[in-house]
Amino acid sequence: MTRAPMFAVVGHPNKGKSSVVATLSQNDAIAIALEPGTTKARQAYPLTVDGNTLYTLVDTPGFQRPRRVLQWLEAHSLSASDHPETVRAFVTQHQGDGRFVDECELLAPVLDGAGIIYVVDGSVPYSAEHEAEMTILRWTGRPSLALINSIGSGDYSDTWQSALGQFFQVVRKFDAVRAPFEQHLSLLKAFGQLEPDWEQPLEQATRLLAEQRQQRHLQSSKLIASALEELMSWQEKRLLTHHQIAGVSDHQLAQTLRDRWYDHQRRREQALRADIEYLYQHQRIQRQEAELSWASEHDLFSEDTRKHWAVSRKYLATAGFGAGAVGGAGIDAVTLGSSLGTGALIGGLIGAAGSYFYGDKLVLPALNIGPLKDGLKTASFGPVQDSQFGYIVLGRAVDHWWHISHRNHAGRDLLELEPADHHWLSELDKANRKAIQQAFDQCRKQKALSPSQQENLAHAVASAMAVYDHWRLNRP
Ligand SMILES: Nc1nc2c(ncn2[C@@H]2O[C@H](COP(=O)(O)OP(=O)(O)OP(=O)(O)O)[C@@H](O)[C@H]2O)c(=O)[nH]1
Ligand SMILES: [Mg+2]
Repeated sequence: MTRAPMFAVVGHPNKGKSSVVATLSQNDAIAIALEPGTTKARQAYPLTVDGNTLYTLVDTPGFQRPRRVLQWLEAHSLSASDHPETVRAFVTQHQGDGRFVDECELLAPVLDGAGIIYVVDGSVPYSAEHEAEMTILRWTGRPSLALINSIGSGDYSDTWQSALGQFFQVVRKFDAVRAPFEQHLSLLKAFGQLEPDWEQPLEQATRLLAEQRQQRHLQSSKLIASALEELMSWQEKRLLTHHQIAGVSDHQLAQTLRDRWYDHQRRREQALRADIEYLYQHQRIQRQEAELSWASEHDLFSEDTRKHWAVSRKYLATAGFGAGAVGGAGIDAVTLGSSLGTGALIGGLIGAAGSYFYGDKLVLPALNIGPLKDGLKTASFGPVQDSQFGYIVLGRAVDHWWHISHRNHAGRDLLELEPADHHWLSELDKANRKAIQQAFDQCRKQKALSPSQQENLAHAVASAMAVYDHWRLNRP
């Protein structure tokens, strides 16, 4: 078997080399910073799928003295045929020489068989320093490709393109922070053109990465579906002796159970986020995101959140809301604590249910104290009877998934989850709307979903994710 292709990512200091490595190796732990000189030593980052290394990227420090290096090379070469050996001799002779530490570090992997990815910043002009860098790289005789990664607002990409074209076999524009996944794949295909030995492994790499992406998508839908099931059916329960009931007011009891219930729901949502992030190999966002979502206006239970993610009456009607929900456990909980007694007219109940379920505020579960049995009573809080809670959880989960699945591993900015401005679920077909609503109805009655119902819910969530993706990418 051929060795997995290896690429050394080289260039001027602070031009996005580590960003390219982070994105293409799906590793968000790589140091990326505004200061030049962030990367001090070479470091290999393999990209593995199911334990197989598809390719390895080597991050390197930037060139420091390219013109001095080139002078040395020219002084020690007799003809073009000795260029690669001359570069090797340079590295051998300058090991430990403080002036050329960075050059020795960045050239070592190239001399060791790596292909070259030369990264330049297309927003700043091309200079003689760059020409020296490119000449040194050409002297190594290794297959090479140049990436124009624009960091600032200037645009010198045309002059860069013609200069780079003289030194590199392939020149591409590639924004390490924003390039969509399809561009990562097309870049890998371009690498495959550089060397016959790499074509087959890189073809395979693009296929495996595309499959992995689909798998992640599917697994995300399952993770979201099981979180929905748990959040919609969650109940806090306490067994109380007669004595305990006498010593604590209903109000205190309700408050204790409610706080625990809230706490559980928030934690469960956080756990889902951590699971999705882990799935996509984003392990450093967590901390920032946790702070964000605990801030009041972004809280799972805030009015603001409800305004953005709750669905319309019309949507609920098409999802089959009403038929299953009005009646049975749903309506009991709606009327509990309200002025409507059990003997109220059905018409009145439907009216009440309509306004409760579509209200601006979340209808919290009510405290329920069961009858005395064997000297004990059961106090319970939950499950939530308000369907909108499920849609809020779904909207937030899909939105979070979308940001994570489209986030490059070079991204270091705070994860901003901006709420939907138009209802994203409006494109979801009726069958999937019904599947979601039915699952919610069943959860709030605390009837466990059967494996096939769980599968239906996951399938409906996957469709909702596809609808969201389409809506998001086609927004004006
Ligand atoms: N807007 C934008 N900024 C980028 C992009 N790539 C890199 N940057 C920023 O440029 C700065 C340098 O990025 P690095 O990836 O650390 O650059 P480097 O070439 O590895 O730097 P050294 O290791 O110091 O040589 C960071 O602040 C990055 O956030 C890009 O595609 N778009
Ligand atoms: Mg770096």
